[in-house]
Amino acid sequence: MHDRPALRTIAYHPERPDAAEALQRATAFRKLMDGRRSVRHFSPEAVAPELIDEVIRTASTAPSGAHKQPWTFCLVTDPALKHRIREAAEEEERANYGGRMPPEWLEDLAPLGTDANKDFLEIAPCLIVVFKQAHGHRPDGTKRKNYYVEESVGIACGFLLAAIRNAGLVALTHTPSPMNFLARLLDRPENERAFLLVPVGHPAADCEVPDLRRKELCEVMVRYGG
Ligand code: IYR
Repeated sequence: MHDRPALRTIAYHPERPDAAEALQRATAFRKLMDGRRSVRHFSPEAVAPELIDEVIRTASTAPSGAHKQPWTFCLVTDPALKHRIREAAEEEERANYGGRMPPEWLEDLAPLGTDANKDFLEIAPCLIVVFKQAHGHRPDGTKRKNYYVEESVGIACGFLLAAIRNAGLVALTHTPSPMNFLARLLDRPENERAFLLVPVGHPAADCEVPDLRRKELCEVMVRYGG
């Protein structure tokens, strides 16, 4: 049964730069994104609320299955709530680093120097906790399906990280595991599951990041030209 009329269509003519400008813009954007790093050492300096609103608006422009936009971005700035999130995350991570993660995983993490201390969850001025909506609701409260939820929310998080970088802010993609404590602490409805925890702010004055290298194009790309 098709109980929903098609949306009306509108003309779409996005601006098309000439070839030279397109390449220049593609290169400038690549350099901007290449300069993004995961930051674990934040300054407590506050971030303008309107800047956070804008990056979350950008994230929510991501494509999604059947345009359901199956995401919720919770912005946590309250120090007491950040403290509770840190305590709960560290409890899980102590179990992870203390034996729940297999040796190979610990070995892969060793070069990054991560451990169960998650002080950035209190020091960063903002925590954006991204929830995926496993299903939606009809007006009468019954369940309505969402589609490609992981893909949709993953793409939205990519948009979020790009917007954060573009705004001159820094972030960490943090996945405390398991992260069901986030739905409990933030009192989320039954259809929402925590997807990603993104501390956002400015780097500490003495912030350092691992000196990692990125794969070259030839390592990540395979061509099938005619
Ligand atoms: N969730 C843990 C472990 C961790 C896992 C991966 I994969 C990383 O890239 C980094 C950390 C933690 O947050 O420490």
